[in-house]
Amino acid sequence: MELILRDCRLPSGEAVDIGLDQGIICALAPQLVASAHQELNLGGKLVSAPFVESHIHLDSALTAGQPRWNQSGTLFEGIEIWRDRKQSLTLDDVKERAIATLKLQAQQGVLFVRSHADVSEPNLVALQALLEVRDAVRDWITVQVVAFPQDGLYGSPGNLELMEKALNLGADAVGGIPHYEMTREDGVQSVHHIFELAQRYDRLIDIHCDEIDDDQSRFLEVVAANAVRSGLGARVTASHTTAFASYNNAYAFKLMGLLGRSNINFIANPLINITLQGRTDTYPKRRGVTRVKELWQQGLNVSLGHDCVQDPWYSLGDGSMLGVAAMAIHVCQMTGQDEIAACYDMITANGAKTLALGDAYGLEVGKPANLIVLDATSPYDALRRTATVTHVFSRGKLLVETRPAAVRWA
Ligand code: 17E
Ligand code: FE2
Repeated sequence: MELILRDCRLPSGEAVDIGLDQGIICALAPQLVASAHQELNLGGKLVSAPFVESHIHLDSALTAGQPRWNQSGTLFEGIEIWRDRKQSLTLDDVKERAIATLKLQAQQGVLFVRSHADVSEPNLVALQALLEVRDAVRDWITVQVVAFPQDGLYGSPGNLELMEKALNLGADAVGGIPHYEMTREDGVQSVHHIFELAQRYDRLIDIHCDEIDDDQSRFLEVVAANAVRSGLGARVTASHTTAFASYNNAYAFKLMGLLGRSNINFIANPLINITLQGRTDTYPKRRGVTRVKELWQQGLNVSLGHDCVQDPWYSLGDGSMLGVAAMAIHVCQMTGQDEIAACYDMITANGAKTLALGDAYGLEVGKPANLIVLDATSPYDALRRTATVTHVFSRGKLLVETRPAAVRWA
């Protein structure tokens, strides 16, 4: 075989050697009796399946401050700033920023990404650029593109047509933003419409759903009911769902039953929503993140996303999924040992499930040789210290290496 990684520590705690050949994980066992062209002794470091970035906007990444900074810190000012910035998008502009962001992510262990592309922009530049990027990078990172109507599916008369055009061009998923439509009825109608399109074009669904502190924003129930009735279940994702954190418990309890039946996926974006939400509150000030712990306790699939890297909604962001999970641990009070382990799943296997990666993902014999090495001994240790991802192997080959910082006392 081509390469053996010796003395690896899996997230389960098991100590193994891992053999890679022709882009596939061909062996995984304690003290593998085999030889290879190259061997690397990892000295008990954590080896994991790659991180999955299940929610990011690559089209707006790295535009923070253009043409102006978000002063209010709200979602709505972000949408307005982006509306101005997107007037000057070109294919090269989007592609360069998207690839720079993907590199930032990959060097920190992300090899699977779901990006939204704004399709409420008349020339579909963002979408076409991200589809080109998806195809250009597929030898080293897997990208899915969601056709996302940022200004609303019914925001202007041409938007529906643009959505269909995006699906014809090859977008992987249908997106939506029901809480931003002009009326509640439009929001409900948009969800029905999204399901109809997903069925007609055979695509996944990922809806920005109830990303607002309004306790009356209840499109999640419409998404869940459609998922039950259509049978699309696990092909459906509700992103953000921050209003769920503001629902009264009687309603939330009833909703949880429906969500359990629906089997849809959830994506929380704790970095962004802890800053965007609660802006109209004084004190007590709400946390802006959905009920991650309760959804997880209910057995539903929850993953975590970065959402933004330096854009009109969030001027910070570095692409680190460990940073995202660390924020979830704090904001969602997932501090128990099982809960910390669950947060690691939310940036790995759960994201893979949301992206419907199937056999393309996982640290198992016979699967594609995508794996990462961390300067840590366990997921807990990695999350506690935001450990350096020292090696990223993609499709059986070393893609990128990072040396951990060295400390020397004088
Ligand atoms: N657009 C949106 O509607 N919500 C967000 N959190 C971002 C873009 C980043
Ligand atoms: Fe988003």
